[in-house]
Amino acid sequence: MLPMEKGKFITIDGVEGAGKSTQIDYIYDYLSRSGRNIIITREPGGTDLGKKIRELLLEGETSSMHSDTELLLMFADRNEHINSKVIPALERGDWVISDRFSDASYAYQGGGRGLNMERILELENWVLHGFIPDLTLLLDVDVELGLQRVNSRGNKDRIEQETMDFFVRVRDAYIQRSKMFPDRIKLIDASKTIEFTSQQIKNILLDL
Ligand code: Z5A
Repeated sequence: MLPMEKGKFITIDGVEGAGKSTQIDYIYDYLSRSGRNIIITREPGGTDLGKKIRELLLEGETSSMHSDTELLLMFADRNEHINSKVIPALERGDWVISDRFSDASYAYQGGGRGLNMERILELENWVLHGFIPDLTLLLDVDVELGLQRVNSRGNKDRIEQETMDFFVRVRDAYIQRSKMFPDRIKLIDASKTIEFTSQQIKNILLDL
């Protein structure tokens, strides 16, 4: 019998309102048509323990949190996520799509909070041991437009309450990373219609 082919790990990232959740539905439908088993997951909160970490991170009650604590909680969530869910699924041959992954730590905690990127890299090496996505879809949208799209949702979580400047720094850090890793991180114009974004994603998935 041929050895089981490992699955692919695809992550999707971007600022608020870029359309990640919307496009994940599209990706799921598109890839499922090929008969693959597709697992949709997210960070933070992709595991039972991760759901509790997500509450700590995003609920308004914990309004003050040291930036290092925020970063460590993101990586605690990630450690649990990859070890208990992502890697086992890939080894079974499933394809895994994660709504956010470690690029978000560089963008939000590095760019947004101003934490040293080298320290984030140390933590990443410690937790991931070189494990990286096969593909990252970076949905890029002007911060103001992204926030307009999500503003109708009402209650904002702890990070969503940040300033416009914070989100501009987040976006800049994402773009910077896409320039550092152009083979893995594909920058997608997410400012036009949902269909236009899906079409760009489809072209990239065809290459994969
Ligand atoms: N975070 C972090 O700081 N560090 C880390 O390491 C990680 C995460 C992993 C949780 O993220 C928070 O955790 C997040 C980053 C931080 N903080 N914030 N703020 P999340 O992914 O769970 O939540 P989110 O970023 O707030 O997701 P979102 O706001 O829901 O955005 P989205 O998924 O990209 O958008 P959407 O739900 O698909 O679309 C939003 C609306 O826009 C919806 O009504 C759509 O119908 C509409 N939409 C979507 N696309 C279009 C287009 N093309 N045109 C018009 N309207 C559109």
